[in-house]
Amino acid sequence: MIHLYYWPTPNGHKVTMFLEEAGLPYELHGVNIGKGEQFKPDFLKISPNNRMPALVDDGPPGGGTAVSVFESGAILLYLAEKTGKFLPKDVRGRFEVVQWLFWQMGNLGPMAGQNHHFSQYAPEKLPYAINRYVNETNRLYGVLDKRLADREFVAGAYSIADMASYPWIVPYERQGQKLEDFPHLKRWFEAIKARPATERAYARAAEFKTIPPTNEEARKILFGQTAASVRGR
Ligand SMILES: N[C@@H](CCC(=O)N[C@@H](CS)C(=O)NCC(=O)O)C(=O)O
Repeated sequence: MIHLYYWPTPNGHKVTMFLEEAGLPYELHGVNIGKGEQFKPDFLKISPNNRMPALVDDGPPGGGTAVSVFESGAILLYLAEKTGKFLPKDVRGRFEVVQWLFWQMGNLGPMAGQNHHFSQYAPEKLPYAINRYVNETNRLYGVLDKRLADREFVAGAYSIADMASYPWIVPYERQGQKLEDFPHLKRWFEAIKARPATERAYARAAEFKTIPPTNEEARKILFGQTAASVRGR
């Protein structure tokens, strides 16, 4: 059985999208990040960066003891290797996917995350920070739109590179973006949204009651972190 330590955020959706596409049985374990459950010692053992998602596989390829993986990109790679799905085996096809997966992990995710932070959650509205991240998000949407101009998916057939980026486009309005400005991205977005596995993945989110990051207690937990937070204070 695969155990996914999860909360319904873009990085969590990436993994449920894969699991639903592959038809793998899995159990969701909620990590309520607004309540600080990401700092529980047992969770930190599998996810030392106090972030979800994290995955524990009781039945890893080749058998033996359970394997645990943190970081959503590494989790997608693990699941792709385990199932032989959504990641080509030939070196060229594989690294087309891997480089776009890393692009999402190092660019679209962090920049859109800071965009959400300064546009929606920061108690002060700082125009410099808001403009910086809204513009970077806009640039990255442009990169993806251009890439999708002459292909159906980001890298070959539908892959973990698409699953990594899609959930970060879902909140495009909150990121100050208009999909109409990016016609190829819009076509790709609508196609992935309509996939039955995507619908099933997002439906799982309803099982969890989230606390908005603007809630005073959640804000202290999420945005007041220092090294002391992971040392156990
Ligand atoms: N690079 C990490 C980022 C994960 C991440 O930022 N997760 C957020 C929710 S989307 C989280 O767990 N936040 C808890 C916290 O900030 O303490 C990944 O892709 O897995």
